[in-house]
Amino acid sequence: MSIVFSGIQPSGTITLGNYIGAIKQFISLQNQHTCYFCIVNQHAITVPQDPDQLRRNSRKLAALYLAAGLDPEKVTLFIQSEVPAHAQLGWIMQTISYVGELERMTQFKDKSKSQGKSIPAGLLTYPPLMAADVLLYNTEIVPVGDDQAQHMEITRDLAHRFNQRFGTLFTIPKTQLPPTGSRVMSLQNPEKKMSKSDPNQNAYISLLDSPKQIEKKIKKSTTDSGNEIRYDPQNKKGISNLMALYASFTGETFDQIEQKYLEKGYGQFKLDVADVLIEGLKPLQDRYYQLIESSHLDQILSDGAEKANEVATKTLTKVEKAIGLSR
Ligand code: AQP
Repeated sequence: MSIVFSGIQPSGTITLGNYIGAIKQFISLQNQHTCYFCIVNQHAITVPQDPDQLRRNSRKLAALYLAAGLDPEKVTLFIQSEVPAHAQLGWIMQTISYVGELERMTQFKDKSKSQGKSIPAGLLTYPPLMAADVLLYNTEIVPVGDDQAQHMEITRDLAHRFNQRFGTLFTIPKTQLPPTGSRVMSLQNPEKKMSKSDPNQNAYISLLDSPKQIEKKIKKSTTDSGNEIRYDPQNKKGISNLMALYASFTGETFDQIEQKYLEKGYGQFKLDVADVLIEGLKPLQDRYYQLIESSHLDQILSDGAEKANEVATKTLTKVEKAIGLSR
């Protein structure tokens, strides 16, 4: 049994990318491991958020975690800002981070482009806060999508750096990527990853999209000019991305999909991808609409914060003592 930690930002309604890259892994891990899953609202505010929307999105994300199959009896589910040790250890990890290494992060470079001249400092210091999230729980496994692999490398570097300077205190966590779908691509630009905060809503499918929206977005998705259903992520990025979605929801291999669609073109395949997604998301959406109205959700989050606080405070106290932040 290992300790598992991961988080998702409530920066929009989660997409098929977040679901396939992260949540599906969480669900299979919960049965064998001690799991902490977090709604990382302090990460979300590294770019401007509307306060009411952020509150709604945080609750929505909690309901989606549960609707997707996380069992609150098995996992600790909580909101990051309700466990103050995250921000406290985040500050300490900032003090051992170098500006140069933070500036090299792809996410910082990508996200700062859209912020004009006033780039929030929090965008730069996102990785030390993520390192704190992970390290507070003596985490051994961090299931994430491929876009977070670089942040996990810096988490491991910071943990090593701390252990060398102040004595071995942190467990060095491992990154776990999903077998397929580690990088689900945008439906409009298959060179770019699918993101919940993409201003173009046709670029992503959110877990709460209606059947009509799903069908429309898949039909409009960008594909190459050919007509052959073949998995070739170098030359046929759009169709390969749709195949990855299809595979992830049906469990079929790329070979099986290619055989099935030998004589059929993109039009038929797109309709079938939409059907598979609509059917696959329906039970999750039904559970979500029951959960979002219930006060049970708030109780789960309060219990989760209490449990997380207990573990996180213990680690923070050890860290503060090790670095001299104590009397
Ligand atoms: N396109 C993706 N394919 C596979 N996995 C993905 N993840 C995100 N996008 C994809 C994984 O989802 C988890 C939660 O991500 P996050 O909310 O912490 O931040 P993110 O990686 O920046 O995700 P988004 O959707 O792109 O959010 P915004 O638009 O707010 O930046 C992570 O495990 C991530 O790897």
